[in-house]
Amino acid sequence: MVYARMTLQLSVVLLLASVLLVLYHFGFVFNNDCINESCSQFARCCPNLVGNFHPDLRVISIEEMATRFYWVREGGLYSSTPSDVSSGTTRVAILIPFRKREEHLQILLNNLHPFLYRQQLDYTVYVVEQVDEKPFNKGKLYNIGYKEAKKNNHTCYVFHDVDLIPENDHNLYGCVRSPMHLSRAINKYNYRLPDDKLIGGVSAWRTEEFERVNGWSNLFWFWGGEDDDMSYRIMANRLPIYRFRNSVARYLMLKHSQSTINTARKRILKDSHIRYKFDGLSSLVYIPPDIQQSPLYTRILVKL
Ligand code: UDH
Ligand code: MN
Repeated sequence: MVYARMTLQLSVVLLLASVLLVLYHFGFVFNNDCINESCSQFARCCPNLVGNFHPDLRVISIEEMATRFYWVREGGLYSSTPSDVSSGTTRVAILIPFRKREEHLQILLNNLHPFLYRQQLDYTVYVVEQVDEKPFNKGKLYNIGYKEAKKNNHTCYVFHDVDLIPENDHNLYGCVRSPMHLSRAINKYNYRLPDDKLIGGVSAWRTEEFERVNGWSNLFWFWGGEDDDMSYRIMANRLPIYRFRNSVARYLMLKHSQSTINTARKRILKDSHIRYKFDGLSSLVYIPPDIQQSPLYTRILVKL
């Protein structure tokens, strides 16, 4: 009798454990982490992946990289499949906000092109460069980059600081979920996420969610605030933030000095949860940018 009850209890425990294991596998537990949904799940891109790698921190000339990265076409694009919008292939746009950080850009490109190639994604790298002398406005650059890139029918948008170098190629840049915070573990923060709400650094979005939050705010000039504002947009729309596990979503941050801080940011952040409805993609007005095809990226030259 006792033996039978113990067997029953054991079976229940085993059953529960297997249910949990299945949920865990598909990333439905542990704070929306897509625990096993990283690139290693996708057999198609597996053979080339190496997992953890040491980023190459040398500053290599664009010309040399262009010869080395034979798969990259003019404008910084690569297509693993015959380009056909109707085929359902994810078409990734990498958007890098940029001004006067040439060395960082060279280091990022030197690591990012091989990384994306190993993931066998269809991608284009866009550098959204602010070419005026006004204060930097990352949110607005991102919105402009998004609108311009969208003309090329991308289905996935990765917003990417120029100074964050990925360290593990299982960190899939393919919008398997959206929104996805890809830069969860950065060396500067001892490879730990300082705050669950964070979305800054590197994030991946499908069109639907990005448009639902009305893109980024256009109102944050100088450094800081736009990423916190985005966290509030996400919360106001009751969207989860997905992340791969710590050991996968790893980045090295290149060193730079602190840019001029936006002292008004806390005040502007007070009404983010309401303001998002009319400040963002819907209110974006901009001078048509000059667009140039470089060997390793498409340059979007913006005057704000
Ligand atoms: N950016 C530029 N040029 C600029 C300012 C910003 O290209 O003049 C872009 C670039 O892509 C950068 C991103 O905007 O990665 C974010 O700006 P940031 O790197 O200045 O911001 P971050 O949050 O700064 O990384 C944190 C301050 C770290 C100071 C460390 C001092 N020890
Ligand atoms: Mn930085």
